[in-house]
Order: sequence, then C-alpha cells, then structure tokens
Amino acid sequence: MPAGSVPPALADWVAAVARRTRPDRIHWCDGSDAEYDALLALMEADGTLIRLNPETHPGCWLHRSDPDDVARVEHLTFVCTRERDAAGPNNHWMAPDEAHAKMDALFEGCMRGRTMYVVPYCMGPIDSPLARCGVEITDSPYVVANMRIMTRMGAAALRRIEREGRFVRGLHSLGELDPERRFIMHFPEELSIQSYGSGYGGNALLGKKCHALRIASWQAREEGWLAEHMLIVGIQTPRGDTHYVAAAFPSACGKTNLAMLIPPERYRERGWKVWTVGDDICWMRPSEDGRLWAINPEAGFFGVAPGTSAKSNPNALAMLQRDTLFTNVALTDDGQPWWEGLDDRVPAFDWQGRPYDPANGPAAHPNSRFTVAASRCPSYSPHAEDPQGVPISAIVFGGRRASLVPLVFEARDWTHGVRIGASMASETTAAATGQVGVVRRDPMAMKPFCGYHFGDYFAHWLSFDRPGARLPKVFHVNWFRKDADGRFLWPGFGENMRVLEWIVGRVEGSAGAVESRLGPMPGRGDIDLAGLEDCDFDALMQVDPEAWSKESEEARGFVEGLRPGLWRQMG
Ligand code: OXD
Ligand code: MN
Repeated sequence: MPAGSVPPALADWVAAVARRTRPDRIHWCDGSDAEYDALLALMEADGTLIRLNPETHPGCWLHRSDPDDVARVEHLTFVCTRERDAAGPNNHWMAPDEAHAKMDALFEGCMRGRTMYVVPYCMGPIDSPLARCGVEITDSPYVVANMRIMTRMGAAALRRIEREGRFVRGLHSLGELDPERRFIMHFPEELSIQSYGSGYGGNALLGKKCHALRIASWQAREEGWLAEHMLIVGIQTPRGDTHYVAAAFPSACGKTNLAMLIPPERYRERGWKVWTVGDDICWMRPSEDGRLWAINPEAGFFGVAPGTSAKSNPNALAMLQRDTLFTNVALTDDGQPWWEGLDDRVPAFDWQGRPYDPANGPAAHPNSRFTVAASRCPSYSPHAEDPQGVPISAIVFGGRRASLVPLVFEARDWTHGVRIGASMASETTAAATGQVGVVRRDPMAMKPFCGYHFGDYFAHWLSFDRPGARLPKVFHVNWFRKDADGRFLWPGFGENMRVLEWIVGRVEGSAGAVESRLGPMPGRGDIDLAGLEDCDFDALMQVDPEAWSKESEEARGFVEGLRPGLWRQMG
C-alpha cells in the first residue's frame, strides 16, 4: 500500500481483484521517475522492450507486440448497460450479469506469477475542475509505462481520488493474448471497465478510449458536457488573437498532423502560429460566459508512426528524438526507429523483428505507434494545462473521402452543424482490425467510442443550443479528395493552414463565402490559393447534386432509424 491513506472503496476493490486474479505481488504506482526507470529496466531484462540507439534516440524504446494484437478490436468491444436500448445500435451490447460472469471466469487466477500494478490516474490537468480520475489495475508493465506518459499518473491522482471519492475502475490483464479470449467491456452505470487479452493501446490503456471517450461520454451526457474524439489547436493570428479549434476526424486521418501543424513560411512571416493543445480527445463544457471551454484529458500522444515525416509533421519528428516508446515500428541497422514515409533509408528489421523483406509487406506495421509526453512537443500550447481549459471558437468535422465531399464548407448554425457531424462517413483505416478503405458511417468520428445510444448523443449535442449560449461555428473539411487518376487534389499538411485561415476569418467575420446547398463555402477569392497553380480548386469544391442527395438521404435514413423525428430537429 502507498504511504498515506487509500480510500476504503479503492482498498477493498484492489483486495477483491487480487483475490480473484492471484498475482504474486501488488505494486501501487507513485508515478515517480525512479519507478518508471525500474519498469523500463525490468522490461529490457525480459525482452518486452528493446533499447533504441542511445546516440540518436536517447531514452527511446521499441516494443514488439504479439502480431495478433496490433489494433483496436471493435467486434470484441461491448457496452454493458442494464437496458439494451441505452447502448444503442452503434454499440455491441451484453447484459451486465452475463458480461461480469464471462469476465470473472477469464480473470480467475490470470495474474499468477505476475505483478499486479495499481495505477491511479487523472484525465486532465490535476487541478482542473473538468478533469476526472480513474484507477487502472493491470498486469502489464508496458501498459503502466504508457499510462505514465499518457495520463497524470501516481501520487497526485491518488490524493485527488481520496478527496473526491469517485473514480472509474479499470481492470486489465494481458491474459494469454489470445484473440479468442479477448473482450473490452464497459459498464457505464458502474463507472467500470474490464479488458482482457490485449496489450494494444486502445484496448489496454484504459484511460484513453475506454474512460476518456466511452465512459466519459456517458458521464458527459448526465452532467451536461461533451467528451469528443477531437484534437484541439490554438490558431494565433497576426493580430495576436488565438482562436481555439476542436476537430473530429476518425482514427488515422491526420489528427496528430493537424494538431501540430507548422504554418507555411508565408504565414509565419505574417505572424501566424499554431499551438497544440491535444491530438485525440477533447472534453468541453459550457461556461458562465456561454462559450464551450475545453481541456485535453491526456498528457501525451499515442500517435500513428507511418507517414510521420519532416514534411508531414516536423514537430512530431522533433519530439520523437528522445524519451519515446515506439510500438511495432521497423529498425535500421544501427537501432533507429523507422517507418514507411519517414525517409528513403531501407530498414534492417521489420516490426516483427524479421530481417526486412518487402515480400512480407510494410516494414513498420501500418498501425505502429509512438507514445510521448505532450510537453515534448515544440508547439505545445502554454495554455494546454490551464485548469479552466481554452474557449472553443470553431468545431471542425472531417472524414477521409476520395470523392463527393468538398474541401471545406460551413454549417448554417449549431443545429445544422449537428446534422453535418451526424452525417459524417469515412474510409476505414488500420487503427481498428478489419477491412481498410471501406466508407462507413462515422458520425462525429465517434462510431467506435460513443458509450451510449447515438440518437441520445445527437439529442444531447442539440441541447447545447439554448438561450445565452455562444456556441462555436461548425465546419466540415475533407483533405483526402482525389482526381480520376487517384491523385490527391489538395496538398494537405502545412497547406491546410489556408483552410484554417478561412475558418478563423469566418469566426472573426472577415472572410467571405458563397452560399451553397451544403452551407457557406469559400469562393476562389475567399481563400488564399497563392502558389497553388496546380491545384484544381473547382474540382475540389465541386458538389455533384445527385450524388449529394443520395448521400443526404442515406444520412437521413440512418438518423431517423435511430430516433424518429431527430433529423428534422437538425437544422
Ligand atoms: C487512437 C485511435 O489510437 O483512434 O487514437 O485509434
Ligand atoms: Mn483516436
């Protein structure tokens, strides 16, 4: 037990878990440097971690996971509410009694021969009224090390738990890493999570998707706030004002790149700057001034490595030079991490540790990751840890759509914005197991993460439009539109600044737009296209009326199928 007092509810729960799982040892995590170093040493000794080249990448490590355990498993992820309807058709559902019986059997004796770590953590700045605490029990030191980077973990979180008495209970075991014995269960009514059989981030770092999205979205609805799959950036204008933008994109669609965008030189010269607050999750709450104020509940980035390069994300590349845990990337012959899109070196070993052979597929797993402290990011906002959060001026929804959807358009008002978010669809990526590149409905990028019925979720969003509210403007973007030959029509990355400038201009009331059936859009003269002579702006913005009507009809059918009458309430 840690020095100082442990709330009885926590002590009792830990004891009960230990009786069931039978660990050899129990370690209460304090979050200290010494503890982290000891964990790394332990994992180096047993081969869980490989030390990377200390000259080029001091403090960096590689973890190779089981090849069958490399992504989120949506088909094995359940929301277990008493009433099936509460979980909605967007979630797999299991009755709580049945789920508990299943999980109890799996956890029985599963930690024999292992250490059970008790990880108190806080999602959000430790002194923020918007932050929430949890405790994860796990038998994976890799999970503990990641939780230390991704959350405020240890003694301070335990003190907050002691003060508040309330915390989310997360129980995790690697089990046998057998895909046939793997479940990620959520019990929102009990504020608890149980995860068995996977060590992959989204399945095992329970503070992240399980707590900060699925459980938190449930709590947010009860308490009048929003827990969203959104990055948060501050856009500083030449006048020195900073507008905060929250943006929802499905997994592996460039949230980390956008969160760390470096404006092109022309913009920098004029005084534009982009500040990173978060790259994945945003908790927003209406404040007394009527605006939505947001925090990033995480303390680190668990980003997709492939595609990260000096061109796509120089800030990320700079922060990954030290003190980073890499998972399933490839290795160069001198022990440096490598992934597709990084540069033109040829790696020596692939993500499974085999001598690299292109015949075996990509060298790095397409969902290989880095875990790094947010404070290591060169563009980390000086306001990222403000307890009250940052005020949100604009919300952006975006999907990965090769056709149909224009570069950017604006919602007419909040309710129309909710309709736009609810209508989102995107091509699937490697962040979850299953087929890649298939367009699926992913409203507000929350399909895998909303912990309750989507119909109730959209109604909750609509409820923010009330007297006195000063709600953000809402936009939709698509960086991924292609021409007939399959080439991207928009350069993306830093050049997305042009679109952000238009969005900020709309917020400030200075940028023009043309009306369209989708909502206001930039005309040629409204957006900076200087130097983009090759870019076919008309093709980027073009909307095929018939195809659009078909898409809207599908979205309407989807929303009406959730809760009849809801579509009409959405603008
Ligand atoms: C993530 C995801 O890891 O969305 O952020 O899968
Ligand atoms: Mn994500």
